Amino acid sequence: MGQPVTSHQENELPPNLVVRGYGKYYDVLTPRGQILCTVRGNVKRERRKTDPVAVGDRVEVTFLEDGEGIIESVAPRVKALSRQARGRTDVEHVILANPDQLIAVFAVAEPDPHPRMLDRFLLIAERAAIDSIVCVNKIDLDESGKRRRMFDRYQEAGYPVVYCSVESGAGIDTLREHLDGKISVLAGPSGVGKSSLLNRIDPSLNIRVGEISDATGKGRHTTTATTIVPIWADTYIADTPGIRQLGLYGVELEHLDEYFPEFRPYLGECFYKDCTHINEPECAVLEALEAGKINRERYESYRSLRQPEQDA
Ligand SMILES: Nc1nc2c(ncn2[C@@H]2O[C@H](COP(=O)(O)OP(=O)(O)OP(=O)(O)O)[C@@H](O)[C@H]2O)c(=O)[nH]1
Ligand SMILES: [Mg+2]
Ligand SMILES: [Zn+2]
Repeated sequence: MGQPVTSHQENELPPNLVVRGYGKYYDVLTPRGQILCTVRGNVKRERRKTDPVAVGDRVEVTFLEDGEGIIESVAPRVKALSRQARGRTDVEHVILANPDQLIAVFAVAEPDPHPRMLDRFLLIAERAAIDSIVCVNKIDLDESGKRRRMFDRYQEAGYPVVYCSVESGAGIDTLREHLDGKISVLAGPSGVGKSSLLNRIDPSLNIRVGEISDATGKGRHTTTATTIVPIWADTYIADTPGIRQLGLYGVELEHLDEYFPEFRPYLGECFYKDCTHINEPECAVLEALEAGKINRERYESYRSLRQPEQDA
């Protein structure tokens, strides 16, 4: 049988990185190369409220003689970009474990952007203390420059916004600079060009992208599994399948206001300590909204999340 690898120091993350999952199997990048692993049964039994093993996890591996391996344990996640498991409010589905940043990718058109969904992506990242960048792709489809104005509000809220086009190459160098030295997760709806961006950044990757005719169609998901690819030294990108609905996991309504960075200067300034910023008098957030310091669409997004029953 194989031998456990104990080459790393105490306190240091194990060097083996889960880069892709296929049901029972995982691809794990190790100092000896990439190997296919199964998971020891106790790992699953001990972790019921989350994905026992997620892409991005650092794991201890036993190397078997046939070239495959067994994941023996998973290092505690430093952070995770997570959504709610479908239909199960108390179960976490990890989009990526231990990312340094989220690149939230949307297109100016084909498909039309849904700002409320972008707000949700940014929210789950804020809650997990993960930095975000907004990547607005397909600007070649926005000759007048009008469509991209919809994303001004994110810049105003303090997020870096990168406008780019896989088609023309615009903005790709800026995106590269943001990626350097980090583990980034590309996430967003299907068809916005996440995989195309990766191919543009590193043409040798040759990742499958959607057909042109699918670009406007709903429901075609070209990327089917989250995959981490090493891009250059210390730089990794996770390509993820398009997300149609983003169930918020672990977001407590009382803390919602903290996850809108443009609200933060006003929190604690309201008359009521537990102000919900919906209809209270002397609310600093509402005052900032009226003064034009907070974008109204972003505020409406907050309101509809804070009072879900009102919109039902
Ligand atoms: N016009 C234009 N089309 C683009 C651009 N980037 C990507 N596309 C097209 O958009 C379609 C979808 O691209 P993908 O890269 O497969 O999109 P994705 O976000 O990875 O989609 P999923 O894997 O389903 O989540 C393809 O037909 C691409 O050629 C762009 O900058 N401009
Ligand atoms: Mg894709
Ligand atoms: Zn308030």
